[in-house]
Amino acid sequence: MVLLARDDIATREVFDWQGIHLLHFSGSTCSKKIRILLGYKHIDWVSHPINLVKRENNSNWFMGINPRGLVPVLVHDGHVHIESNDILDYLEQLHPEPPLMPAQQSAELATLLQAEDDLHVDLRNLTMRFTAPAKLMQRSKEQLQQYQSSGTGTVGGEPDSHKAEELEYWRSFAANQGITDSQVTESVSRFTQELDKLERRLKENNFLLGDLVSLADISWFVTINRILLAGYPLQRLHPRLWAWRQRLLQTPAFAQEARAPFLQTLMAKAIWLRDKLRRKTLVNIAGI
Ligand SMILES: N[C@@H](CCC(=O)N[C@@H](CS)C(=O)NCC(=O)O)C(=O)O
Repeated sequence: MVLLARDDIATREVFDWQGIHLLHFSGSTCSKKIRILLGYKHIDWVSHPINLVKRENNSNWFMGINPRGLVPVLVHDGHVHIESNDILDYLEQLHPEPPLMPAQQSAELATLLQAEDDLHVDLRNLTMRFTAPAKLMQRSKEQLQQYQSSGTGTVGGEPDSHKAEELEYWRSFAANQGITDSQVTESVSRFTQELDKLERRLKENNFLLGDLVSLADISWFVTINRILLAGYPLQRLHPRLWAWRQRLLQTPAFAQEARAPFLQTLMAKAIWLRDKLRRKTLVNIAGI
């Protein structure tokens, strides 16, 4: 669980926030996970939208809450939690009904959540390449400087190496003017390997951990929706996962978070059309 220490937090007003507060963005996959859980369990929460397009996540105020500058952030009775899968786990302990953590399967669940989290950079690569123009996503030197210099830079009281990784990602993105074809190929290949494993799980089960919905379904559902938006041929390569997604869509909390915001969908469609003409879609590049 990633619970921030008080000294990690410079925006100290959050210590006074009572109840459940979520700092999130409409189109963010990680934020969607938390909103699905909150909706599924009918938990009351206070919404704090953080507009990632306007880079509100790099403001001094937000960096003072999450030194990594990322959403989602959960504040519960003045305690600040980051990392979406850890937040899911925390909320599950807080509100165990209806259960999303099958008894006796916590180790298996942890493995599934870790596998999803391990693909985060790959998910970001495919998002950046196929759902938005690189020029829009690129960070200027000034923006990176602002990111580097704001926030305490510590998580759990220790200097946080994650921030350096974020900076490195965006510097390399700028140097390559976006995501390269070889990055696409590698990210797609890592996805295909993991999705093959999930596909095997669904041979005898309706959901990833058996016949009941779990946190693993929430986490993978949003990730899979995002790669679909990027043009990943889910139905052709992983038909059981496709059917699993259709089953989850029958639950309102999932259905509500399945779609990307209108502008993001529009941009992804325009990019797909352009790439189709150039034979540069995700399918073309990865050769799948
Ligand atoms: N491992 C983190 C990743 C969080 C993350 O990367 N969030 C994205 C949105 S899904 C974000 O805030 N991006 C803003 C940025 O990169 O500037 C989690 O699971 O919460």
